[in-house]
Amino acid sequence: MTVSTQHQANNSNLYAALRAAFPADLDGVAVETDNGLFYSWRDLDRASAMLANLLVSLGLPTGARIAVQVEKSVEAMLLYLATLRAGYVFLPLNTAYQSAEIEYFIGDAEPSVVVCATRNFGWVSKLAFTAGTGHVFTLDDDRTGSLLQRAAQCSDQHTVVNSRSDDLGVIIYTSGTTGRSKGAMLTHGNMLSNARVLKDYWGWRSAEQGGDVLIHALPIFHVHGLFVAIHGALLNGSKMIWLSRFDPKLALQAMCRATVFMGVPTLYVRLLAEPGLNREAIQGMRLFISGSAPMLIETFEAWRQRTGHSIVERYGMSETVMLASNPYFAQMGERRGGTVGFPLPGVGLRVTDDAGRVVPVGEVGGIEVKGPNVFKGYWRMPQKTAEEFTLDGYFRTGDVGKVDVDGYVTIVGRSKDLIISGGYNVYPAEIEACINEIAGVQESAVVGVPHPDFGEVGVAVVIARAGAVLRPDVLLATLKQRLANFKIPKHCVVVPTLPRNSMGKVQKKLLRERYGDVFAGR
Ligand code: MCA
Ligand code: AMP
Repeated sequence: MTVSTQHQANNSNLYAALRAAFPADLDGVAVETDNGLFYSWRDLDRASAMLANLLVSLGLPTGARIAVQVEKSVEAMLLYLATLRAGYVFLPLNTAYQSAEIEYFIGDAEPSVVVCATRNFGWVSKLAFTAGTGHVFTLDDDRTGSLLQRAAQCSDQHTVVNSRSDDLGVIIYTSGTTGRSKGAMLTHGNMLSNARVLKDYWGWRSAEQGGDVLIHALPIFHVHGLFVAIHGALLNGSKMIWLSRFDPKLALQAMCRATVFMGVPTLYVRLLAEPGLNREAIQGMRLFISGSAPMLIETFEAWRQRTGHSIVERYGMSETVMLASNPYFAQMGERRGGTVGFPLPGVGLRVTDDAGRVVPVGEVGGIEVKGPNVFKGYWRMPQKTAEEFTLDGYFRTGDVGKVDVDGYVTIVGRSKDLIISGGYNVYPAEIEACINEIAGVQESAVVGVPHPDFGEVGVAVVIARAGAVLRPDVLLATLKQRLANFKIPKHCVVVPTLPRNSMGKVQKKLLRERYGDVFAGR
């Protein structure tokens, strides 16, 4: 072993591990896109090296954040890989975020570099430069923008930075039930350990076993699309069929050439609506993964009937990456719909009561977890971080669940006031605060109700100030200017009073019951 390869062998940098798993034939296809482009493994390595060299040339401080709000593209993924290999911290941002949301993230994270779409450059650069960001680049989904122009002038040779396992690799912002959004700090070790566990647990197939091909249909600014999908494929040297956005017809077409698909339940609901979905159309597929939101047992059963496959439902969080999964291998047990399977190897998972005592098997309580996958803490929020961990180091997920005698984990609800809509988290407190700022609004309550496509969506119940006249459509249109579109309640009513308990607290349970069937049958 040469000195430099020895150096890389001790390297805990996530990119070094992914790179080591690339196939020997670097000219093979690593990514095939829905607009007819092919990227080889060599392309991934060289292009990420050029982007890494661009970042290095900027003379950024150690731990510099690279905030990125761009449409999904292979180049956006390359920027992620470049950030990892250069040892900086990637900060992905949902493309739906509006200026007030972006202003908060940039102000809080103080990124050294911001990358945005050309059409947003005006307002994003203004926010970024005001917050002290030194560099703002553009990147569009058609391989244009100043980032790539600048990177084109950089060398395609770059030595991956030597990182320690607990060095920060990514910050993912998650909203909160109260107050400000929190940046979950994930280390190279968190992500790599989880990717390695999933590689074995889901039986990713080596080239000798026929290999795997992943259909990548999810956005890449969250854990599911960015980590579970991308790390999974790269760590196995597997090709990705890259869909720039989820389209059920395109996804179905790709299934005759692929083996693995990952989606949130909405994607499965939409695929089930495709008449062409049948056993023949998905013949080569071996693994369907679902997560990010609860999958209805009806969807699980309908999928099994139509395709003969039992979806592997798994459970994760931004703070913990993946925590639990139904088994892939039959000898470990059946895949049970309505459950999220077993805690992953290395993950300690327990269910506790309000006093922090572990509850007996089968009883419901708060889910707490521990393991190499659990994040380092919230960015610049030591107090908040401390509050979310128990004295013996377990992270409180805010999910409510139980573990049965066979060890299967079921999530039965959430202690956090959260709506999960089409796999995106929506915190009612944030929406209510925004509604309450609108002229003429006295008070509001936002609750989640069942929805046939998105699983769950928000309904806003609003009280007008004395003398004010509020129109639901105008309220929603006003909200749309201030919040990401997926956060906008899908239904709004103006009412004279809200139901309250004896303490004066709004009874959201009653509101959920009252408006629970607003979308029934739609
Ligand atoms: C779009 N819309 C939505 C959502 N998506 N409304 C509620 N919830 C949503 N998720 C609305 C838009 O506001 C818009 O409304 C209209 O639908 C059309 O928007 P469009 O973008 O065209 O929608 P789409 O392309 O059909 O998107 C639906 C989608 C997408 C494909 C289901 O939401 C999606 O990709 N979801 C996956 C999210 C994900 O990857 N989550 C993982 C998080 P209007 O026209 O009125 O403006 S990671 C995580 O949760 C943890 C860690 C884990 O365990 O994985
Ligand atoms: P996020 O904040 O985006 O990381 O979302 C994490 C939350 O998504 C978890 O705390 C759960 O409430 C939820 N979640 C993820 N996977 C599942 C699943 N398979 N079933 C139910 N809820 C899930």
